[in-house]
Amino acid sequence: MSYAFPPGGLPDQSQNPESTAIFTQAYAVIPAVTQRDIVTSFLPGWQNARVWVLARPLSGFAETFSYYAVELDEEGGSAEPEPDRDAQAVIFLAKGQARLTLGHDTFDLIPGSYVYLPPSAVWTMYNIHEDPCQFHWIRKRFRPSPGLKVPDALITHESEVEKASMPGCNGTWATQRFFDPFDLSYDFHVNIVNFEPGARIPFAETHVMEHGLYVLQGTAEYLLNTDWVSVGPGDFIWMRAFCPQACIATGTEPFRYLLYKDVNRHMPL
Ligand code: UGY
Ligand code: MN
Repeated sequence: MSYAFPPGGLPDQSQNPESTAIFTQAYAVIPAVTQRDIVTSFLPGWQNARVWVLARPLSGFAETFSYYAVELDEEGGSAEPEPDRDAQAVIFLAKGQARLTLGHDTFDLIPGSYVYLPPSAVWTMYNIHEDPCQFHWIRKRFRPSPGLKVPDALITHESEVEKASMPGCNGTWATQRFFDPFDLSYDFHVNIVNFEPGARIPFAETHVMEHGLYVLQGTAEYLLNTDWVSVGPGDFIWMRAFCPQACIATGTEPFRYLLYKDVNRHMPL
């Protein structure tokens, strides 16, 4: 199994810079082809590391999360990775290997490893190989709610999580749910959504939840608001609340994406 990640580099001078990137009031598409070296940033507290910030809370747009794609060079990592005590996170490792410490425990992460870090978790993370380590890091401020506990940390691998078929789809559209969907202590989900070629979201979902969506594998035609957009590996889609959305998987391989969604809380008034 391989998982797409920003390609970096810089196209040569013969390239036509006409872009497939889109930014509208309802959604944004940040294609893999635009995720190059010169749009990265460094992060305080991290060494030998660079980050593509693909989403961040933006007034008048999606407001609940940030989405980082992080690359660690040899010996890259952090002993103080998260400056915000209210931040919780999901980490999904795409390439390479990393060592995570959480409290007194140590875990070796490989491609497909999935980690949930609750707010105030004490953790460190380092590349333990000479090749780069690449991971997705989705951060959200935890919203406590009376009677609900703070979720426990979770460390798993996507191969450990069943693909649950959507109703009536016979497995052609299936979701890997890493958190118990009936446990309201979670205020967000990050799932992997899977489509066989030709499978689809058969109506234009229009919901209050925001999405960050990173295509891990395969291709599709994606409906965003009133536009059909072709997407493929490494493309990032960012959806504001109520952006109508649907898709039809194209090509010959499964279409898979990592999907952030805020859930399980009253609306602040
Ligand atoms: O759960 C969801 O909102 C999901 N079906 N949306 C999506 O894949 N765009
Ligand atoms: Mn949706």
